[in-house]
Amino acid sequence: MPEKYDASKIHVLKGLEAVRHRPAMYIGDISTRGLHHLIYEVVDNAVDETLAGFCDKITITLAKDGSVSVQDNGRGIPVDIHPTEKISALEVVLTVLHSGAKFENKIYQISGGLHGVGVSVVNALSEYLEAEVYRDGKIYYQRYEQGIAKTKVETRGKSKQTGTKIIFKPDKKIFKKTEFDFNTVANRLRELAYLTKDSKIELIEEKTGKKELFHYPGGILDYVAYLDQGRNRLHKPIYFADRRNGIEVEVSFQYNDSFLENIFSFVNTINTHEGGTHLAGFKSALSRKINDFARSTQSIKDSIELTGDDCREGITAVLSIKIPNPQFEGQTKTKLGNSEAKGIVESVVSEKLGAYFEENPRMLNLILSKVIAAAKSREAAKKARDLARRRSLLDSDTLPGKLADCSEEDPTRSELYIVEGDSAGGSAKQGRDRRFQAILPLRGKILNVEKSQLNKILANPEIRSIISAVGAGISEDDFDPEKARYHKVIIMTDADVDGSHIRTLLLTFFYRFMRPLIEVGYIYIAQPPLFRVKTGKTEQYIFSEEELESYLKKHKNDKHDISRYKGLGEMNPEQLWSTTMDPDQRILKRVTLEDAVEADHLFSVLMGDVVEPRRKFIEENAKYVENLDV
Ligand code: 28G
Repeated sequence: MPEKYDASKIHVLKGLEAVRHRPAMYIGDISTRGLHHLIYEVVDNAVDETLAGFCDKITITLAKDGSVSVQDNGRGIPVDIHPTEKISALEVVLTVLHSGAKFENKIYQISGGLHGVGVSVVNALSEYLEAEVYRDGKIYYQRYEQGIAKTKVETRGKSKQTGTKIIFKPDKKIFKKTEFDFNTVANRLRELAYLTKDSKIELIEEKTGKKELFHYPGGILDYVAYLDQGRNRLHKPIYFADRRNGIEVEVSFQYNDSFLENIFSFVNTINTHEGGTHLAGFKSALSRKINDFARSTQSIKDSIELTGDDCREGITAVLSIKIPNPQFEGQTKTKLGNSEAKGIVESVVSEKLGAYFEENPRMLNLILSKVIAAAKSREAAKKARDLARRRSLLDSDTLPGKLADCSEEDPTRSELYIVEGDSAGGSAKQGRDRRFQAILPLRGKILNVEKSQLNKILANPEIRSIISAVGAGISEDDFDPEKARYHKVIIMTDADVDGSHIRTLLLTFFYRFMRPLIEVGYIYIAQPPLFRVKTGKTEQYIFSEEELESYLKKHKNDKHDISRYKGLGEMNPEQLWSTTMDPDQRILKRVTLEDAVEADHLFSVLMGDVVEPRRKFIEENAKYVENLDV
């Protein structure tokens, strides 16, 4: 018996060592993204307890000292020592790699972050982790440092509650930055709460006193309404749910008066950005049913064919499935591969949508007229399309006149700066290193891509110059990110409200028309300084309000001359180069797909037709609007 104990202990230590040795293997990376992943990993366990039906409240607190606490009111992780394993379930959860999956093959143990690696990974990567279990009328406690137990499981008083609390502080030896961002955490928790309708998830930030409760009794139906906040919907969202062969399928959708398709798909609460079999099943059922009903109601002449794109013009949908053994594929491992999912989603949606159309002929007519209008305008656009113009647009021989290209021809070493305004464009052209940096100045705001149909979008000069400078086509024409003429496309805008508008707009454009470029990580946001502080003879550039505060604290007794940069145009070319463009000194923020999704939503709220959500958004964010980060 003791032998077995020693062997498993060594095994555990080896496992945790491996995690600390190669953290990126377990959490993706050790940047801010990986850091936030720690929280999601712990929260996922609490969500599993919710899905099992034993927990309805999860509280996440970002503490002042940089630690995070996650508390649930579930059953509490069992703490009794297993007679042969000699180790409690609590210790198994906290120290054994992938322990979640190794427990019984229970159908509901299926939520999970992108990597689903388990809390033991969080433990290994934390300076310390403390667990409290409320169970059997008692409070149990255990402390770990860098994954190694520093105490036994001890009792610490009594409690009538049940539940689990885990406090951890990410290890500075592992992560480049250890500050959590409220909005990043909030966005994931909101998504999780929409996808887990019985949950109440609260986020608290001690430093600022910010608090937000995410609770959506309508689940993904509420999610669809949220996504379309700023748009004019044509009807209330439709919702179906069913379960077949152990796979749970939920779908909700509505049509709005825009021309955009906005479908979000999830597997076990993980956003499947790259889609997969479940999404294919949904699309195929939607097109088939709409075509069936169109034919049988004879509202179209047989000459018009309704394509899948026609059927999805102006749709906003959320598809969420729960499946026991998901297989993720694709470049970012966010594409579902399970072949059985296609048929199951297809049959659930066909059946339910068919019944729905039978019972709601008014809705059927509404949707049919939208889809038929889409088909007609597609045919008209096709006829009218100026092929020559289009070809020249996608041909990189004709570069836009305003582009100041670089001399480097290898895309992996070339950068494109998209710069707001001609004057900043001028400074950037003078300040750049022309060997590998190209500058494309944009005049004013680019077109609102949401409100316009493709041919109009392609006629817009600012959009055309971006497309031909990048040189890889647009989504419609098999966009290939490897054809891009630059592997860094850097958005450089002023640090004011207008600048953040333009940034949102550009991100929305890239999200809609060059999404693969975001997926491969070629889109960046430049971070120009907000302040220049002169202290005696030294000059210092400062990039945020917080940084300014801590700088002034450090140099309390000196006299400062602080100037605030309102725009890029206020810097001369040398300053612009050294603060924002010099690869050795600049800060670039790589745009993630999550950033782009957020920008797309923000954009539809800010620019949409519906006034109320916009007013509310601006009211709620008035204090932050100046530093609006999208
Ligand atoms: C607060 C931060 C994150 C959790 C539970 C509850 C149970 C559990 C967690 O069991 C493995 C497998 C079956 C016993 C299960 C409690 C059954 C009965 C649980 C969390 C051991 C672990 N009672 N709540 N794990 N089981 N919350 N929140 O981690 O045999 S993890």
